[in-house]
Amino acid sequence: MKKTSTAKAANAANTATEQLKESIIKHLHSTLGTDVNKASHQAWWRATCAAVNEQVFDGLRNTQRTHYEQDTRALHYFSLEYLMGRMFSNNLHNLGIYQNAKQALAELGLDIADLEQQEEDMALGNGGLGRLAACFIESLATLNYPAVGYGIHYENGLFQQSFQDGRQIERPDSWREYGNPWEICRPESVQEIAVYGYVETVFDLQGQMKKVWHPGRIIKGVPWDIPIVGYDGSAVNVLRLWESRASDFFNWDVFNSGGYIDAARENVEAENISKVLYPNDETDAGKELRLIQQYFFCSCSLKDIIRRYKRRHGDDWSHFGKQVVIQLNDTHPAVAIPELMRILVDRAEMAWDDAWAICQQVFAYTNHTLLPEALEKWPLRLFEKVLPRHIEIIYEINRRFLLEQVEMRWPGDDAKKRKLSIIEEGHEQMVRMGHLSVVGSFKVNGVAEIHSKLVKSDLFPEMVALWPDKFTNVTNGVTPRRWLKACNPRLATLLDAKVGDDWPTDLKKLHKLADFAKDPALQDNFMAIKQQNKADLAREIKKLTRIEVDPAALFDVQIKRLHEYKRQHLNLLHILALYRRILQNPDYDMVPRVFLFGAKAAPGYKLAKEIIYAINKVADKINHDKRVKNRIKVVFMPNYRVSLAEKMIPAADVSEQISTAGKEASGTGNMKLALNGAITVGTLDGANIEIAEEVGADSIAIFGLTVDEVKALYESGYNSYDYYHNNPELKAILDWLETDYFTPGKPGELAAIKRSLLQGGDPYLVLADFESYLAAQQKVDTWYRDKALWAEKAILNTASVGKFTSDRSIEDYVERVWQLKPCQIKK
Ligand code: Z57
Repeated sequence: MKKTSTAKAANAANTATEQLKESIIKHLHSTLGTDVNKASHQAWWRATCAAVNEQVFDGLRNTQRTHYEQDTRALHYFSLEYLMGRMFSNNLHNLGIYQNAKQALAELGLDIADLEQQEEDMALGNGGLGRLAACFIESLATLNYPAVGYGIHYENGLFQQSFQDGRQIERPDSWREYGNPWEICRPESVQEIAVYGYVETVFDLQGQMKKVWHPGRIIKGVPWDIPIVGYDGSAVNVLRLWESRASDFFNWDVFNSGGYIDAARENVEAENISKVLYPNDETDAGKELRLIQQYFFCSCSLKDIIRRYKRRHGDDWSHFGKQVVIQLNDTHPAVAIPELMRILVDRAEMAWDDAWAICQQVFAYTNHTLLPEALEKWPLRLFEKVLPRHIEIIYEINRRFLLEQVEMRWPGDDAKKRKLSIIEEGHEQMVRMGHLSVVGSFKVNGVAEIHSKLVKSDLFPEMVALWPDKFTNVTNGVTPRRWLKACNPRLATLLDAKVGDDWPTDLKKLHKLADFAKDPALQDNFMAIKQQNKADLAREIKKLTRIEVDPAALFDVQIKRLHEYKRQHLNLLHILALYRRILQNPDYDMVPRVFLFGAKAAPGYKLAKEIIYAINKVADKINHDKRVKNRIKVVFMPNYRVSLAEKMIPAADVSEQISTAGKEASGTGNMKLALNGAITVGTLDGANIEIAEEVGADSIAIFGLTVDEVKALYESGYNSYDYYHNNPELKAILDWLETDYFTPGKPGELAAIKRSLLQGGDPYLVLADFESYLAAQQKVDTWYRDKALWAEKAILNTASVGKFTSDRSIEDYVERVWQLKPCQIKK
């Protein structure tokens, strides 16, 4: 019996492989216009994508038909960022045809890995927030939830990074210069949106006052659909990204009046809206173009949602709140709230209260940070200029909020009104997008337990007093399909054998592994896989940087955007301490370590760029110093991005999660690294706290001040000089940065870091956590010397982090916020 079914499965796989092969060749001929004898890897890759798309599009049509027939309630995820990375192997894995494709290509004389490398990353995001959106839409499809992702079809994704003499150089990322095989243009769903102009007050025949917005400019939004394939299921959802173009009708006018040059200029200006992704992470851009980007995609998306709704329900709005829920990924799309009000009140002529009731049924808001520099505020004057009708609507939302909520609760308390007003008073009036998001949403969530607590206690305490049930937590998660199965195939195969092959959709199954954590056979297999992954990465390091590293060394990895609060410079101080100990004691005994960094700095963030420069200069010195005898290597990997993360994470022994407690909302790289068997060196911040709970205190190296201790220290008056003067090693290291030791002939080139930590007041308490950090690193060193002990801890990490699948995050959102039902897709 068993034999026959295995044989049948093998036959099915054979036919699937044969069909794929045929389809690839067919597309090589008819889509790529080339043939097997002269096709480049690029052409083979595109032909394979086209072959895969035959299945993707089948699933897409089935899904869209089923959702339409069943008139399902759907989630609409609004995000300025989606960090998709590459789609090729993800689509193959999720369709369940990766092995067939690998076989088919092998029979054609091709290595699937070579073709995977042909794809440009789709880097339409900065960091955690954008990658979270990508994991979420994949989980939504996997769990069969009706959902659409909405965003911007940026012509240029996040800049490409290189180093020149250690300094970051940015170059544009024209990721789709030669076309993107995964996207479908939908001219039939084009939208037109308005900006600028003025508002006229008119009275209709009944004497009713009405507001009429006379726009200054019309812009066309062209939708591009990216199919999102669910794992092992039949659902294929859509990521719909809007590209801006000059409106035909507008251009035509100008053109007719003889203004050809003007028309061309208008073209450029309209197309600028979707030209570039803003490269700042956790800082407010505050630029006119950015506001227009936000409004452009929100307006296009709302009109798209309404068009689809009207196809079923005509002008009957009574079901809208039941059919539509919109998740705002941070405040970036918050202008959707006044835009929906405008559509309902001005266009659908609905009474304000009815329109507001709909808004409050539809919007939910996720907060991703407490950092004040990341909380969006728009100068009121700018808002008025770009969106003259929307600012009036915001005034009215605010007037009612202050009157009906704040005044009712705290009568006569003007301080409360000032603090809670959506409009910030002061030298320059500002629109507070966080306040607007809370007032306009029915749910507000933070992204890890501690962060959600702080959102309530520190950011919006009065809002909690007004609406205690509005606030909730959904701890972030990551998709195990990309972040284990696809990126770490060796470990995935071992897990299939040890716990069964359903762990990708049921990650808690990994727990079975914990029973064998002490089993020498499993330990050997597990660590042999890590070793092979490290050897692969070592080859990649050599290729990218010319630096040679020993795969037997401990690989210590810090990968994330460069920011002071993430404290890459604390990591650097540890490296300098070890280097100095080696110079002082040639026999200094330490486990050889390779310190790996990956990080982009926002182009305008001076100190972040100085930190990159310092790490590169220190790396250069240490890597060439014979006295070090390879005990330390330092590698700053250029152009960190999703596809590079996929190579680094499976090879990590140690995961650096060292933000100042209270500053990192959650972190998601921490989850990916632990899942792949890395041991966390981390503070009690964000999701680290929940990771520590899951893996247990013995399998993580926690250090540093807690959130409460950080608060107490700030309040008692933190003085970083105390730590400088009381710790001779720390003092020596910081003084070292001022010499020309790492920059021969150019003293002071690395002094900016020391300055920020002393004169600058050390805002992120680097010096306060230094000693405790070094102690945690010493502990890691000791653990690593005992191979069995280390293997056990690494296995326990993989075994224990099932909670952090993005499937669990999505189920939490469904239960606590979205109230969706899964919809099985008929083939
Ligand atoms: C961003 O990537 C995050 C927060 C922001 O406010 C902006 Br803007 C960009 C990150 C947080 O820093 C991470 O801690 C968190 O894990 C991630 O968002 C996803 O929630």
